[in-house]
This record gives sequence, C-alpha cells and structure tokens, in this order.
Amino acid sequence: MEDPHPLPVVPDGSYRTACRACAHGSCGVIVRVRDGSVASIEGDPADPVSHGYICAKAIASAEMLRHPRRIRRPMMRDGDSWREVSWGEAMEYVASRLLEIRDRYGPEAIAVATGTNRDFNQWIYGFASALGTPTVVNAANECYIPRVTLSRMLIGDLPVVDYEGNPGLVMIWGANPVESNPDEYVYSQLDGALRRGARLVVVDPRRTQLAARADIWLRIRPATDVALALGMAKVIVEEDLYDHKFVEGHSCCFDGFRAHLSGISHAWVEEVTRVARSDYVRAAREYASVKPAALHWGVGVEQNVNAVYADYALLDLVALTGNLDVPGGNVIFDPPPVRPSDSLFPRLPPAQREKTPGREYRMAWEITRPPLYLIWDAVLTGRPYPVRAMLDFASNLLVTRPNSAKVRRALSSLDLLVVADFFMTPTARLAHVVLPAATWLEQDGIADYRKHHGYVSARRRLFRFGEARSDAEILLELGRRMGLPGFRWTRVEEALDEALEPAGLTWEEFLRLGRLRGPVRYRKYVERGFPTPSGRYEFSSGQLAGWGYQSLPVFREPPESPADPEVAREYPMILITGARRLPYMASEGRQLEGLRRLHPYPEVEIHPDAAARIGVSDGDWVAIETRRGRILQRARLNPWLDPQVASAEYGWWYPEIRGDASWRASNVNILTDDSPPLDPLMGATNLRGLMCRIRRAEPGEIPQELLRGVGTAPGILIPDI
Ligand SMILES: Nc1nc2c(c(=O)[nH]1)N[C@H]1C(S)=C(S)[C@@H](COP(=O)(O)OP(=O)(O)OC[C@H]3O[C@@H](n4cnc5c(=O)[nH]c(N)nc54)[C@H](O)[C@@H]3O)O[C@H]1N2
Ligand SMILES: Nc1nc2c(c(=O)[nH]1)N[C@H]1C(S)=C(S)[C@@H](COP(=O)(O)OP(=O)(O)OC[C@H]3O[C@@H](n4cnc5c(=O)[nH]c(N)nc54)[C@H](O)[C@@H]3O)O[C@H]1N2
Ligand code: SF4
Ligand SMILES: [Mo]
Repeated sequence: MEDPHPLPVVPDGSYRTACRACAHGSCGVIVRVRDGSVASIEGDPADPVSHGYICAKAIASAEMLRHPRRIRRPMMRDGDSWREVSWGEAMEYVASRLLEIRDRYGPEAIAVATGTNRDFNQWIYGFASALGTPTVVNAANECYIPRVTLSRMLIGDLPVVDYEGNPGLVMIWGANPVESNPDEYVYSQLDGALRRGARLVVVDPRRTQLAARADIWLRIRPATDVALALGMAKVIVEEDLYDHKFVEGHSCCFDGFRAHLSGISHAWVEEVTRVARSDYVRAAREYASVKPAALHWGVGVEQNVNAVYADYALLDLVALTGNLDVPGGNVIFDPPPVRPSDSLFPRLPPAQREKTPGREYRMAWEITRPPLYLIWDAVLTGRPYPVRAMLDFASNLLVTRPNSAKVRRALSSLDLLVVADFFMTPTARLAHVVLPAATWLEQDGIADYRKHHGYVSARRRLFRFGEARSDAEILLELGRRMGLPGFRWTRVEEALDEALEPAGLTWEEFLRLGRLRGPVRYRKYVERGFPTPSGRYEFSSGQLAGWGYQSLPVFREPPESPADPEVAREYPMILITGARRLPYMASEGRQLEGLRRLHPYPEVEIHPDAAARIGVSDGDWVAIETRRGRILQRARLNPWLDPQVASAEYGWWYPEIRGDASWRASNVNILTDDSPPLDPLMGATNLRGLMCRIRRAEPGEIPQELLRGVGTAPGILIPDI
C-alpha cells in the first residue's frame, strides 16, 4: 500500500477550529497549515471555555491524520480477508442488506451503536429514529445521561459549574478533570478558579493530582457516594446550614427529606463510606457556608448500581445550599440559538418506541436507552425480538463495553455488522463492512452541539484523507439510499444551515463568526418554576414515586462487595475500572507513537502493602482476576490508596498484536459484568466497585510483544489488518 497523503482543502494559513481528539473537549485550537501539511496545532487563548488549553491528544492529531494504518477506503470482508471497494459498492451493499433485514424482521432488528457523546451523534440517533428502531447501543446507561435525564426531570436540565461566575469553593466529586476534560468542562476553567483562590474539596477513592491540591480530600469507598452525600446533607440540615430562602420558597417535601436523613446515622455513613465523620462534617460545613459553591461531578458516581440516586443526592446538596442557578454555582445554561439536535430528524414512531426492551429500567426506557445486556441477549436469543444487524459508528464495543466476552459472542453472530472508524480496531475486525471515517481535521460541524455550557463553535474541514468521509456524510447518504423520512438534504451543509436558522446564520457565516452562546440568566426557576408535578424542587420526587420507585435517594450495597463474605473470601480487593489517563481517549490512540511513548502500558494502582503481600514491585506485570476472567496490567504502587482498593485502566488493546490477545490481554471489560442487578432507573452497570484478586503474572502469561516494549519493538505500527 503506498503511503497515504492527507490533502489540504484550504490554502496555507492559520485556522481557528475546535479540537475533538477526545470525545468531549472541543477545545478551541489554531491549526497552522504550511506546504499543505499540519505545521502546528496550538491552543486558542481566545476560546471562552478552554482559554488556550491544549493536550497531548490534540497534538498527536497530526500523526493521526496521516497515519499509515488508517482505513482509507471502504472495505468488505471476503472470508478471512478484506477487499477494498468503492463507496458506491459499499453503500449499495449496506443499504440493500439493511432493507432486507428490516423487511424480514422489522426495523428493530437493526441496532445502531455509538460510543460516548460525540458531536455527530444526532445523525446516528436521527438515523435510528427515521428507520424506526429502538435498538440503540451507546454509553448512556452509565455515562452522563443518568445525571442529564434526572436533572431534566427535576429541574429542567443539567446544572453545570459556572466557572466564569467565580465559585468560592469547588467540590469535585467522582471526576478528574485534570486528565479527562469531561463533557462541558476543560481543566483550565477549574485551574483558573483555584488560582483565583477558590477552595477545593475532592471526593475520590484515589489521591488524584487534584486531591493532592485539595483543602479537603474524602477518600470514599467506591460506589458509596449516595451514602456520603446523604451524610453531608444530614450535617447541613441538622446544623441548620441550609438555604432557607430556597428551601422554603422553591422546594417541596423537605420534611420528608429531613425525616429520611434522620433515619440514617453517622455511624452508618462512616461504616459504609469509610470516610471519617469529622472529615465529611468539615466538608459539608465548608460547602454549605462558602458562597457561591459549585459541585462538579462525573462518571465516578454513575458507574455502579447507585448511579441515579447518587446523582439525586448530589443535586439535593446543590439545592439545599441555594447554589442552584446562581452565579458561581451550578447553572442551567440556556442553549445557544441553534435548533435542538434531535429536532432535525423525525421522531421514533410511538409503536416502535413501545418495543424498547427493559421497561423495568424506567428512566432509561423513557429515553430509549435499554441496558446493553438486553440487546446482546436479543442478538443471541432472538428475544424479545431478533436483532440481526448493527451499524456501529465510533465505538470500539469489544473493548469499551462491560463483559467483552459476551459482546464478542453477540457481535460475531450478527448477519451484518458495519463499523465506521479510523482504524481496524478489534471491533472492526469482526465487521462485514468497514467504512473509513474522517477525523476532526477532516469535517465540518457544530462543536459542542449537545453540551450544557451554552456554547457552540465551528469545526472546519481542513484536509481530506484517502476516501474517508464524516459520519454525517455517510449516514446522510445511507439514509437517502434507503429512502428514510427526513433524510432530505443533499449535502451535510444544508443540515448545518437548518440547524443554525434560529441564529439567523448560514453555515458559511457561522464559520466566519466561530461561536455562539445562549443568553446567560440566573435563578430562572423564580419565574419558570421547576418541571416537576409540584412545580417546585422536589426533595422527594413525585415522578419517581409515580413510577413505583423510592422517591428519595437510597443506598444499595453493590452486587459484589466486601460486605459479602462469600465473594470477599476469593476476591478480596475492591476494583475500580476506568480511571482516565490524559494521553488516551477510551480505547483510542494506542497506535499513535507520540502517545504510546508517553504511557506505553496499562497500570493498575495498588497499595504497597497489598503489593508486598503478593511479592510485587512497582512496574511488574500482574494478573487481575474477577469471577468473569483475567487480564494483565502493570502494578503501580500508590501509598495513598485504601489497601483494599485497586484501580485499573480501561480501553486497552494492542494494535501490535494480531490474535485475540490483542483485545483480551489487558482489556478491563473482560473483568466487568453487564447483567443485573443494575441501577434500577438507568440500568448502569457496576464498573466501579467490583471484587477482584491480584497476583504476580507468570512469565509465560505475558504476550511476547508486551515484553519487548514499545520503545524497542520493530514499531507499534505493525499492520493492523
Ligand atoms: N484522557 C481522557 N479523557 C477522557 C476520557 C478518556 O478515556 N481519556 N473519557 C471521556 C469520557 S467517556 C468520560 S465519561 C469522561 C469522564 O470524566 P470524569 O467524569 O471526570 O470521570 P473520570 O475521569 O473517570 O474520573 C473519575 C474519578 O472518579 C474516581 N472514582 C472511581 N470510582 C469512584 C466512586 O465510586 N466514587 C467516587 N466519588 N469517585 C470514584 C476515579 O478515581 C477518578 O479519579 O472523561 C472523558 N475524557
Ligand atoms: N470498564 C469500564 N468501561 C467503560 C468505562 C469505564 O470507566 N470503565 N467508561 C465508559 C464510558 S463513560 C464511555 S463514554 C465509553 C466510551 O466508549 P467509546 O466511545 O466506544 O470509546 P472509544 O474507545 O473512544 O471508541 C471510539 C472508537 O471510534 C473511533 N472514533 C473516534 N472518533 C470517531 C468519529 O468521529 N467517527 C467514527 N466513525 N469513529 C470515531 C475510535 O477510533 C474508536 O475506535 O466507555 C465505557 N466503558
Ligand atoms: S481535551 Fe480533548 S478537545 Fe481539548 S485539546 Fe485535549 S483532545 Fe482536544
Ligand atoms: Mo463517558
């Protein structure tokens, strides 16, 4: 294969655009194009969210753009080998196979899959709705959507930290913005607030960089956030530190909440969470008395069976202290004047909606996001309905979804699997058709379309690589070929024009303008009230009660826990999976030398005492085992951890290995489970807080490729295919 060359679509010069080398950041960057190539990618100091911040992933995008192993043309499987085909042939094949499957089994037999919230996602969800399938695979059950959905129900939308409003205290809870820049946040915002003197409270089982910088660090036992948040609420209520004006003027059911808090004891909170009462009392007092105070929370609290109630208890803290929708607190920002992303496409017909599996996970069901085990089961058993095809745009399902072994079985038994990606990932290797996707440097689009800080910005196409196309372009063509309702545009730009209509701008004009923001208004609830049955902030949710759920946040011991002696005897350590590392977005980037050299292999953090017991030193390969399976990561000793807790990285696969060890050897989702019990409302699985055991790896267990090391291997660019 000759070396591919990305071709510029713009003249040499400097271009403002929005990075998307991770799924969430959209940091403003300036890309310099010289002699038709990327000369540099730098942070844009004028960006109102990222303020010039840039990270290693953005810089590595230049390597990504021209990577010799990128998929350049559509490919179709021919037995055990691959054949490059034209777009026309690939699209014709996919469209006709999908129509056949739809006509034979119904549209629900076609699953659409994607990963985290990426800017093109409205296209894949729009495609699903137009096709009429409720069979959607994504990460909604345990990432972000629990807090968004609950917030929509209780207060209208997700309240995010108003960093521009100068919080006097920030409480970071189950989040690690230093490494992850999640969703609407970029670390530079928090850093700015801290430099301006904000106090910092961190709730995290690990002593992250931020925890080390904090005024108070609460080292919580994984998956017990509800109990800790309720304990803090108890302090705030009992010590009369709550905001009477908000509680009396704008909330309901406070007496019930107070009684709920009286029903739990501090001894119980301490025992469940392993946080000393004196510490969380101090944190509660500070959080309640510094004004304004902001709560920035993340997936650390959502990836377990207590996801939604943890989100609820945290929202209660925000409301209780009067920090809701106030400057420097947690604000529900009005969206920018663009059409809501889902309004561009037809809605899922009600009769198809009704078919969504998993009505017992009511909140997930309401938004058509069934827990994934139900979809894998449908593929494998044909119940509640057969699922025979899957379109996977931007998700390395085999590595990023719990219970990888089952995911593998399900994906392998489909009649048609289509994957759009940049590289031949382990998931793409299982496909029948692989489509080359465009990176952020190769596409036009509205960045942060679906975020909650109220901004959108323009991401512009600067290059073309091979025949790669943006996801929007691919889905638009597929939708048109299949005659789906709503897929009426001939070019993606027409959809962008339509999205921007409320702002009175065309895409071209927006490109020149660069960004838009909605109006910033505070305390909107005074006029608008809350969207609850009572119109007030409900400390006891009428909607949850109406669905037959506990109406106040309650704690449930995780399905595997130290409290269960039978599991704990064999698997004595508590495992959290998925702490982010800055160089990698989920399972991406392992083939980029610039990133791989920064962090060549996955690490599991363990306490030195735990390591000494099994004869392990820093850097040794260890085997981590759960009831589901075994993987290998390297031990990183950390004296600040609870000696019973281990924290493993996620997203690991090895492009340099050809066989199954590529995705099995270090993939933490070999260890996780997807089956019930799950979070009762959103179906979140237990990714943080499962039980494991760790031992030294035997030399024979470790694949040779890993022993050679990244630096000395004949390159990590061994053919992917
Ligand atoms: N570099 C990089 N950036 C990313 C990603 C990536 O893979 N790499 N992924 C993106 C995605 S998909 C997401 S959702 C966001 C996530 O970003 P965040 O929401 O900030 O979440 P994490 O970075 O996972 O940080 C979670 C923190 O919670 C802690 N934690 C683990 N279990 C618990 C618990 O039970 N309770 C509490 N209180 N804390 C716990 C972990 O130790 C960790 O420090 O990051 C996004 N950004
Ligand atoms: N054990 C455990 N599992 C987890 C988590 C955890 O903490 N622990 N975190 C969960 C969370 S919060 C999330 S959101 C998911 C993330 O899961 P995913 O979003 O599935 O993660 P990625 O590995 O980033 O997969 C994206 C794939 O799409 C490709 N890609 C990237 N951008 C694009 C694009 O624009 N178009 C196309 N077509 N392809 C693209 C990449 O090359 C990559 O192969 O993982 C979840 N899984
Ligand atoms: S955080 Fe994400 S968006 Fe920001 S520079 Fe890094 S990769 Fe790009
Ligand atoms: Mo996520």
